[in-house]
Amino acid sequence: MIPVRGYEGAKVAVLGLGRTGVSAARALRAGGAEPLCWDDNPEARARAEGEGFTCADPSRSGGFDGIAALIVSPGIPHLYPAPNPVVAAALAAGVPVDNDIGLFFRSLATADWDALDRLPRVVAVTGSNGKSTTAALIDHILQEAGRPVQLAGNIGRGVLDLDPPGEGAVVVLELSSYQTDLARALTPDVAVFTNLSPDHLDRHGGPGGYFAAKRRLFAEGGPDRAVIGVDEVEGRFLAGQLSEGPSDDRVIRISSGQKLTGPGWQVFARKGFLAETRKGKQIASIDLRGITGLPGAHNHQNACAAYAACRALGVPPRMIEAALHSYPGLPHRSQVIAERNGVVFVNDSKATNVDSAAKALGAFARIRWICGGLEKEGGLGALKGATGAVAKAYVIGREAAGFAMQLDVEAEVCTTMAAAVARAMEEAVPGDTVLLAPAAASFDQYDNFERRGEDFTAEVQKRLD
Ligand code: UMA
Ligand code: ADP
Repeated sequence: MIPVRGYEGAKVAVLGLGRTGVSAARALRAGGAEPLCWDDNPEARARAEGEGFTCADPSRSGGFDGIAALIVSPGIPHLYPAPNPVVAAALAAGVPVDNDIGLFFRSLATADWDALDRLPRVVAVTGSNGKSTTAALIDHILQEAGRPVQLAGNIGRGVLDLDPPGEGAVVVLELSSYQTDLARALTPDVAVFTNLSPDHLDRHGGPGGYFAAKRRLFAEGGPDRAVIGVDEVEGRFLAGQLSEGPSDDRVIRISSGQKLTGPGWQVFARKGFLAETRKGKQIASIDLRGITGLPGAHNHQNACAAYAACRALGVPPRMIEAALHSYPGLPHRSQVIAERNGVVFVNDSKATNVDSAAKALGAFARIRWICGGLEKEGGLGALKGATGAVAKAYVIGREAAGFAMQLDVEAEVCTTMAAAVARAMEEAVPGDTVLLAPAAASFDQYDNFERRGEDFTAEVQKRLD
């Protein structure tokens, strides 16, 4: 745990008592602050009280008297579509609103740092898609390179749960737009922006607010190196804004598909080959085609981002290449779960938005596509043109019929995962990929995307056994 500094003896309110809130409350207490906890769910409050925390609703009259700050969990709206009443009360009382990421950056250095020859470095990864894969890949490469490394953030571990990093250690953080939007301190050494496509628009008041939230990591953070995906206009804008000119190598531009040229530092993947160029010269080239843990152009973008971040930390190209080959992949992201009679089964349950599903559809040759769920704001229009490899769609979700009607491929309304898997397996022929890439959130039928991916895997296994 990283004890929180700067609030010794002060009362700090903590809103939300899931992974983030509980870890923040513990770290505040360890740093000598007095956390006052709240969660709209009584069961979460009871769990916190079981750990000895005091719970009180700070939105009651006078609830913010004597409170130094409010720490808010990422799943709780702080601005759009409307602030949670506790956040609204803090704003009205003029109490600073922060999150665990802000506390982390504020508290990272310890007294021991005076004795270190090589200070710890923090790599923070944001973007619409590919954050978890890129962050996990950086973590894997650094492990293989023998560097002490820890991984946390949106990937599932509260950042204050990390151990204080020591000599030469690296902390890799995956940061969502919810997290970068609110943090009052954001000072990574290396910051990565993978790409941008619409997601979570309700929480950011639209696409401009969504980009602005991610951009804070670079604008407020002032990282020594910024790794920026330039395949969309927002990335090109950000890279241009952060650099003094084309040869400024504090910005490493990355692309999947475009050959990047120029006097600066760039890493790109084309036709399955990754290339690093700097000062107009090619430094390294890697054949990505046989790397099973990173299929498809979208994963080649993630490989470029992770490669660039690790190069910024001084890891040699050949060491990175070896580590790309041994990367095991993450569950629910382009995960091959079975292969039988020439049919491959792939779980990409994390494809919760239209862009990520479109990218998954581009990674396989002939697809029996299981899709559907809770549709996101913005509709399914962006899937048009991405479904060329789809032999047929099998649609799940409570609104499966409405979802199916919007697709430009033959679609069967299956509603349940069991029916969709059964029908896809009946119709699959050798060479097909049965792919779960829903292009929708899971919450209409599941607690989260992990449960949905596990259900898909169980339904497939049941029929193969
Ligand atoms: N709560 C309230 N009032 C509300 C809403 C929620 O009190 O109006 C309470 C709930 O009762 C619950 C707690 O808040 O007890 C949950 O807080 P949370 O939703 O922030 O969840 P955490 O467990 O703290 O998990 C969060 C991230 N969740 C979200 O951003 C929604 C996790 O990312 C992250 O791994 C974790 O912190 C550790 O950093 C998950 C996620 O879905 C994977 N992220 C989104 C995504 O990837 O698309 C952004
Ligand atoms: P995030 O953490 O940003 O949600 P993940 O690495 O978990 O990203 O991948 C989520 C989904 O997005 C994957 O299941 C895959 O379908 C898709 N994906 C992964 N990398 C990319 C990328 N670079 N660009 C677009 N889609 C991607």
